[in-house]
Amino acid sequence: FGSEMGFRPFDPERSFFSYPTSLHIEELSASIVRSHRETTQYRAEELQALRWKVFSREEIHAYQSKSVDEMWQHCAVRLTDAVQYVVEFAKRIPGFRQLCQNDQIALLKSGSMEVVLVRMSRMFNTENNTVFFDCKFAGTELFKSLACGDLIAALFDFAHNLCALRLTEQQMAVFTALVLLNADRPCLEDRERVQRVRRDVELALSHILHKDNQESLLHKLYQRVPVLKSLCALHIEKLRWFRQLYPLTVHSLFPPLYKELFG
Ligand code: CLR
Repeated sequence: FGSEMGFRPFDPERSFFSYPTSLHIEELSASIVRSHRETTQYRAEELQALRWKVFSREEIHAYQSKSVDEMWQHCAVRLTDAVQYVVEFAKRIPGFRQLCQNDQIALLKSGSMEVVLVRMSRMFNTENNTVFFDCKFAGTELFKSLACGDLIAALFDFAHNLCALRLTEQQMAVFTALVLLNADRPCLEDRERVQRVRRDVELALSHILHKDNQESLLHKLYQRVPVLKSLCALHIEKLRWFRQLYPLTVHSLFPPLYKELFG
C-alpha cells in the first residue's frame, strides 16, 4: 500500500534534498544555524560585552614594532584558527560530508577564507572601525607592520559594509553555508551534486528572509559574493609577495593548513 502511494522508506538524504517541503527547509535551516552557533569562536553576546575593549596606545605600538615576518606569522596563525572553525562548520552542513572528499576539499580551499571574511563582520564594531583580534578590538593601524595597507583597508571596508546590513545570526549562518556550497568552484568532480545540496540551502535562505520580512537582503547579499572573491585573490597576491621576501618564514613557521589552502 505504502509503495503504491509513492511512499518510500526513510532516507535522510532523499528527504532533505529531493523533496524540499517547507518542513525540510525549516529543519535544514535549524541544522545550519546550530552548526554555525557551535563553530563560531565567540558568541554574539560575548562580543557585544567586549565591544569597547580596545588596545591601548602602547599595545598598538608594540604590534607596529614587530618585524614584517613576525606580524605575518602571527596573523597567519590567527587566520588559520578561524579557518579551522569554518572547516568544522562545513562538515556539519547537511549534505556536505556526503560529497566526495575531493569536492569537500575543493569547496573548502576556495570558500573557507570567504566565510572567515563574512564572519569578520560579526567581530566588527562599525562605531570605531575595529575588529576583534587577540581578545581586544583593533583598528587598521595595528596591522601596519604587515606592509599591506591596501588589503587591510579593503578587508575592513568589506566588514564595515556587511556589518551595516545587520544580519541576524540565522541569516549569517545560512548565507555562509551558501558561500561554501558554490558549484562554480574550480576542480569540482560532481558539480550537479553540489548544486543539488546548494539548491535547498538557497530555499532555506529565502525562507528565513521571508519570515524576517527582509527579502530585499537577498540581492544585497548576492552582491557581496564577487567582492569576497576579489578580496581572497588580493590576500593570495600579498602572500606571494611576502613569500618572495621571506620564503623560510612561510616554509618553516606558517601553519601547514594555511600553506595548503593559500600557498
Ligand atoms: C574573523 C572572524 C573569525 C575570527 C577571526 C580570527 C582572525 C582574524 C579574523 C576574524 C578577521 C581578520 C583578521 C584575522 C587575523 C588577522 C586578520 C583580523 C576576526 C587581519 C585583517 C590581517 C590579515 C593579514 C593577512 C595578510 C595574513 O571568526
